[in-house]
Amino acid sequence: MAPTYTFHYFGVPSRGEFIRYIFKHKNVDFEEVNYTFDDLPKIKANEALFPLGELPTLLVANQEPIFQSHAIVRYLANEFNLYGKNNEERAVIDQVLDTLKECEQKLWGSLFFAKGDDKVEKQKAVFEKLLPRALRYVEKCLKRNNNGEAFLVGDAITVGDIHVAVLIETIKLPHNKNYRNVLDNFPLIKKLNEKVRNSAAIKTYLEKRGDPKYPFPE
Ligand SMILES: N[C@@H](CCC(=O)N[C@@H](CS)C(=O)NCC(=O)O)C(=O)O
Repeated sequence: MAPTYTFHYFGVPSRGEFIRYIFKHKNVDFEEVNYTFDDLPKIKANEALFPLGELPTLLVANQEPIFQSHAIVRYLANEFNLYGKNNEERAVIDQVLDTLKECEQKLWGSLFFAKGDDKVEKQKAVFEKLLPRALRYVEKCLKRNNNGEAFLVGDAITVGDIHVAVLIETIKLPHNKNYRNVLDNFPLIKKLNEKVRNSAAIKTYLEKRGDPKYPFPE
């Protein structure tokens, strides 16, 4: 029997969306428990389910809870065969996951939690330094694997490819309207993004979900 999955996160995209995409891509049912920021005291008090007082947590059947978003991503990638064919491919996937996670961290910080001049400076650092360098690396991976005709590694989609598409959603948020052309020099990344977004199950999910929404002013 297939295991049951319960995913605990806030009712926003952020760190949770990557994990939702993975389930959707594999057409695996999972239950969602979505919290609001008012639930934080309750979350902090429940150390059994949220060992660091943070979200997300994934519960798989009767196992110990899995926390840390990328531990969840890697767990699911292993379970669902989305983690490359060998150690070498996994090293590339890991490099992409860690690089994009660092970008997202700074992106969310600049978007939602910074204000005024601090926000302008932080966005500039992300969009003019951090992201171009990270995207150059991703473009290079795509180029060297079948000249951009395939995926980051091998000939099948992995969590690395899914992460690229999820990051691009954040980049394209209306909050970043001053940085519309950050992807202009990366044709292979744009192509990969379309491929992931148009893969059958993710396409159906995105059509139903609509644009990602955050409760923060643009
Ligand atoms: N390294 C952790 C970070 C988790 C994290 O910062 N979660 C945020 C939501 S995206 C949270 O729970 N914040 C509430 C708080 O820290 O009080 C992960 O990747 O899962």
